[in-house]
This record gives sequence, structure tokens and C-alpha cells, in this order.
Amino acid sequence: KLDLWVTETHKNLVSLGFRVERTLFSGTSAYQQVDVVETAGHGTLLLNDGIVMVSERDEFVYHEMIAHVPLFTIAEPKSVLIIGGGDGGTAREVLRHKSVERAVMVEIDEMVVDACKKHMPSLSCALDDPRLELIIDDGVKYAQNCTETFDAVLIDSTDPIGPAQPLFDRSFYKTIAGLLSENGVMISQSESPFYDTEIQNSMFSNQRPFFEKIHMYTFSTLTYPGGLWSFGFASNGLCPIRNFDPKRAEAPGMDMQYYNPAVHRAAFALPGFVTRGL
Ligand code: AG3
Repeated sequence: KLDLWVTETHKNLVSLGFRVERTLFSGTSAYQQVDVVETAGHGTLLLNDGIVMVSERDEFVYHEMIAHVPLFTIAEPKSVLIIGGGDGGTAREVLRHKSVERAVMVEIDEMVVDACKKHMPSLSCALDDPRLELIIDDGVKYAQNCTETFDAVLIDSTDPIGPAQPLFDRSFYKTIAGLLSENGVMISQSESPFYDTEIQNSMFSNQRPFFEKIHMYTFSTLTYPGGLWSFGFASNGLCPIRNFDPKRAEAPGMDMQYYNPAVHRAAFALPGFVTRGL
């Protein structure tokens, strides 16, 4: 049997590899190369331009943390905008919240959605929920022309190279701040605190003019280089610790695999080397 591995190399410094059983999908869209492979140890794995996006084995960590941290902080979240998130994992977690009446997901690349619908049903399973509107469009353009407001905007992006680059710009954050309802929250995928300090510094300084408060929180990952990853929590009124409602997080049906009230709070405790850079 051939010994096949798929390897993401980060900054030409470090590699993370997964043993591959077989390729399930491989295509080139107008935006990027999209590959879905069956791995020996991490279930199905999605890569965009060779960068690991998500694995079935640990996707719950990322998706629970991007969705539940803001949605259990906002008093009664009704409307959520997801930028990116083509695999559907973020939408799935958002829609677990009964208070959410409307979720809009704007993904630029239909090929990602189609590939995940076919090969990653445990992620894409909520894309048919009637509360969700799926729009295939450029998230920047969509946000610029949007007249609705949202209680939460979740930026489920790839790294700031390729199609996601504009999602890290000051002008984009300004547009998003303008779409938030009064106690709204913006969450942004904010890379590795170990390897991507420069990206983090630039993205948070691009957010700062439009938000009273920005907090970083972390979670562990098996699929991205470094094993520790982060999100930014930006808001003009809500504090993710003071406004957090642990009772709702403990309600029946809300049993998560990673997220719980203690993890919610602990995620905002940052090591010294991280806070010094902020
Ligand atoms: N979004 C990709 C996170 C960044 C991955 N970066 C990397 N492997 N270098 C995940 C999409 C999940 N819905």
C-alpha cells in the first residue's frame, strides 16, 4: 500500500502531515484549489490551496468556539451573519440556538459548499435549515451593500492570503461594525498566537478604531500548525465574561464536546507572551 501523506507547511518553518487513505474530491474553482481527502486518523479533511481548513476529528472545537462564545454572551441572539464558513460547521452550531431566527451565510466559493455537502455531511447537515439563507458571493461586497443589522457577525475565514485577504482589512471591519445591532459582537478567526503575531497585531489594530473592546480567546486544535489557535471577540457593549449567561449554556440539548461554561471563561485567560503582543 502506498504511503500517502498530505502536509501543510507553515511559513517554511514547520509541517503538519496527515496520512491519506484516498482522495474524495479535487477541483479548481475561480478562487482556489479545493481538495477533500479521507485520512487514516482524522476523518475527512478539507484543504483550500493546500492549507488545512477542517478535519472531522476535531472540527467541533473550532465550530463550538466560534459560535457559542458570542451567542451565549448576547442576551437573545436572533440574527447572525457568517462570512465564509463554506463547510457548514459554523452554521450548524449557530442554528443550535433556538433564539436565532435568521442566519445568513455568505461564502465566496460554491465549490467548497458543494464538496462539503457531498463529502462532509456531519458539517454541512444544517445548510438546509429554513432559518439559514446561503448566499454565494464575496463577503466584502455583500457586507458593503447590506441594509440589515445582525446580533453577531462571525468571520470564519481562511488565512489572509488568497480570497480571504480583504477580510483582514480596516475597511472591512468598519463595514461590519456598521452592520452590528446595538449589543452586537464580531468574531474573527485570528490565527496562531505562536506563529502569526504579525497578522494578529495588524488585524486587531485594524479592528480597534471601530470597537470599544477587543478580546482574544484561544482553543486547541489538532489540524492547524502549533496546536493553539484563536478568535477575536470585538464588541461595543458586551463583555464576554460579565455578560456571559452560563445557565443557557447548561440547558438541555446544549451539551457540547469542547465548549462549556468553564471553557468559555478560561479561553480568555491568555499566556504572558500573548498578552504582551496585544
Ligand atoms: N478556517 C481556517 C482556519 C485557518 C487555518 N489555517 C491554517 N491551517 N494555516 C476554518 C474553516 C472552518 N469552518
